[in-house]
Amino acid sequence: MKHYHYESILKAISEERKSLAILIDPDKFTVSETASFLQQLPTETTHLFVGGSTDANGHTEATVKALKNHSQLPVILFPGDHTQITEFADAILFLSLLSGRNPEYLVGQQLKAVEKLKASKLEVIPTGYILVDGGTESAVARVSNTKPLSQNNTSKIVHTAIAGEFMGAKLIYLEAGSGAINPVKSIIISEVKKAVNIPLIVGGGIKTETQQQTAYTAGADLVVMGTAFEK
Ligand code: 1GP
Repeated sequence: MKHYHYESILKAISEERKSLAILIDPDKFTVSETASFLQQLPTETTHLFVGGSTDANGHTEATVKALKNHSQLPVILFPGDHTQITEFADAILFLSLLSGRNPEYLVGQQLKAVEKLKASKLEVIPTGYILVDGGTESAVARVSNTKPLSQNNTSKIVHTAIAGEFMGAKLIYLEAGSGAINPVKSIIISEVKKAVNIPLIVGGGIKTETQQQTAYTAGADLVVMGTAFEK
C-alpha cells in the first residue's frame, strides 16, 4: 500500500508548514451546497476530514463523493465507527481510542472494518486517538461510553501518547471533543509533541485563528476545525 497522504504530512513538517483540516460531519452537511461550502474555507486548508460520532442517515459516502467532485484536497475519513467507511475517500485515520477503556473502540470496530478496508484502496493511517476533557460532555465520550482524560493530568496524557507510538500509531490525535468549551491546553500539546516522534493532530473547540495559531505554536502539526465552519 502507498502511504502518499501520510508521507505528505511528514513532508509538510520537514518543510515547517502547518496543516489545517476542516472536519465535515455528514449528518450536518448539505451535499447540494458543497461548492459554496468549499469556497468559504480558509485558503490554507490542506485536508478535508469527513466523519462524526454517528452517521445515522448514512450520508458519508455521498458527502465524500461531493467533496471529491469539487475539490483537489485530500479527503480523509475520520470515522465514528466502521459503517462510516467508504472507498471513495483517499485515506482513513484508523483510530484507536487510547484514552478510553472500551474494547469496542480500542480494537472491536477496527476488526469490523477490515473486510471493507481490504477491498478498498484507502490508505490506512494508524492513529492513537486521545480524548481529553473539553469542559462539556463530548459526543465521543457519550457514543464510546468512555471518560476523557483530565487536562490537569498532563503526564497521563503524555504517557498515553507514548504508549500509542510504541504500539505503532503513526499519528497522535489530541481531541477535546467537537464543540469543546476548552480546547487542548498549550502545555499538553507541547509536552506531547516533545514526547513523541510522530505527527500531532489537535482538535476540538478551536474556533478562531488565534486559537489555531496557539495550537501550532505549542506544537500541533495539524489543526482540525469543524464546528467553526458549520452553519
Ligand atoms: C472534533 O476535533 C474535531 O472531532 C473538531 O472539533 O468541531 O470543535 O472544531 P470542533
